[in-house]
Parts: sequence; structure tokens; C-alpha cells
Amino acid sequence: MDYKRILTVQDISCVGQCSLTVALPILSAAGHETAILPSAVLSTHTAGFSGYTFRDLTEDIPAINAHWQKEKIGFDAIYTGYLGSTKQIEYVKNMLSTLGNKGFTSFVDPAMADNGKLYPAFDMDFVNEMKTLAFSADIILPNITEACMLTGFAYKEKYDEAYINELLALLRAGGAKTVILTGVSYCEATTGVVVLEGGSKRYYEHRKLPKGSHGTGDVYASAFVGAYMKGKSAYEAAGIAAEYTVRCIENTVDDASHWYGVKFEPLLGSYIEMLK
Ligand code: PXL
Repeated sequence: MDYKRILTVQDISCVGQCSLTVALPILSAAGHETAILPSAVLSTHTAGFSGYTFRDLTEDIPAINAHWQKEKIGFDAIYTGYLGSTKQIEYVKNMLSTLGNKGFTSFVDPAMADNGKLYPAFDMDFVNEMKTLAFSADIILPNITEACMLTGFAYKEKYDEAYINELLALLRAGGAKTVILTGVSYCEATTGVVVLEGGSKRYYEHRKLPKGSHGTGDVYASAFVGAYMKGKSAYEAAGIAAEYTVRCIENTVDDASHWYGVKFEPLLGSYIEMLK
């Protein structure tokens, strides 16, 4: 009954524990049939490695979409992450409108920026096209930097609740439906996630570790999608994903050689337990 077919569209960073190498195992662990569409193939992710290869798969997408339509393959959800090009965003929007089963849910993680900066591969054309994808989705999962880029709001490292409320209002004015705003911290010891759904806004607060890790946005979004598609509410899914992500970071922080991602695999059992 709750066996869903989910398509996730994001890159394969062959090494680096992000995007598809994270989303596929987490969604599968949640018990979903997981189809993948690689947006690009990179030798590693782009945050901290240099000289990585990048093969853009944009031009493969229309034929893949056409084949799936011919075969009448549909999805209960499509979850998009790091995309390879501005043109690709347009193709992905088309997939959202052609490949959904009845009751379909679209999730967009506008994975393009963090800590006030765009990732190296992207420019403002990409941001502008991402706005149209994000504002058409049922659920978006931006961090504060991405939310600022989607709305043109000034990014601030230090902020208060009034700033976050203004940012949420701008997202809503842009057309956002449900918003899961990640990495919202009002004090030293904790951080959390704001869940804006319908007329309600709730904050899921959790412990903050002294050091951040790469790839946690993808672990978080994948765990959220997995839980939501198991029938959890947005707030419950936000909490499960936060708890799982924090455990993954705790499992990694002491290993200085493991700077490029989080060791999420040994904690998959605890994620499955939380979904029960
Ligand atoms: O985790 C986001 C991400 C995904 N894919 C690639 C990246 C990054 C972040 O830098 O470089 C290729």
C-alpha cells in the first residue's frame, strides 16, 4: 500500500557521498522503489575537490522522458537535487508535468548554494530558472542561502526570527507551497528546520554540532522525502530527517580524513526504525 515509486533527479558524484549516491540508498532504505535520472556525472563533488570531471547529461533527458511516456511509466513522487544546467531545469519541469501518477508529489531541493555563495558551476541564469522550478513544486527544501537567492532577499549570517519570517513571506509571495527551510539557528547550541505548511509555521529545533559537514543537505532532503512518502506529516518527516542527519554528522566529526561527506550508511538502520 505504501510502496511508492519515486524518481530522483540529481548528479552522480562518483566519489563524495552526495546527491544520487546518498538519495538512492536512503530512499531504498525507506522502502521505496527508487528510479534515478543522473543530471551529470562528476568524478567528485565540487565542494573542496579541484580538477573534477563534469559530464553534463542534459541532452539525454528529452529522449528518456519520451521513452518513459511511451512505456507509460509514472511516478508517485519526483525529487530533484543538484541539476547540471539551466536548460536541464526546463526539461525537468516538463517531467514534473508529464510523469506524475495520481496524487503525485514534487519535491525540489534547489541544491545550488550554501553559506551565502553559489556553487562553482552556477550563475544567475541558473538561479532564475531554478525559481520557476522551485515555485512550481509541492514541497521545497532550501537552506537560507538558497531561499535568499530564490527571493532576491539579502543573505545574512546572523539573523533573528523576524528575518526568517520575512524570508518565508517572500517565498510564499513567489509561489512556494510547503517550505522546509533548513539550517535555521537562533542560538549557539541549537539549529533547526522551519516547516511552513498551509497557514502553519513550526520550528523543529535540534542540537548543533561544532563542525558542519559536506553532503548533509542531500542526506537531509533524501531522508525527508523517504519519510514523507511513508505517510509522515511534513513536520514529522522534518524531525526524522533532522535526527538522522545529526546522527550521521556525529558519526563523522571525529574523523578528520572524512571531510567530504558524512558516514550515513551505518545509521540507516536507525532511520528505518524511526520510520516505524
Ligand atoms: O551536495 C550538493 C552537491 C551535489 N552535487 C555536486 C556538488 C554539491 C555541492 O557542492 O558539488 C556535484
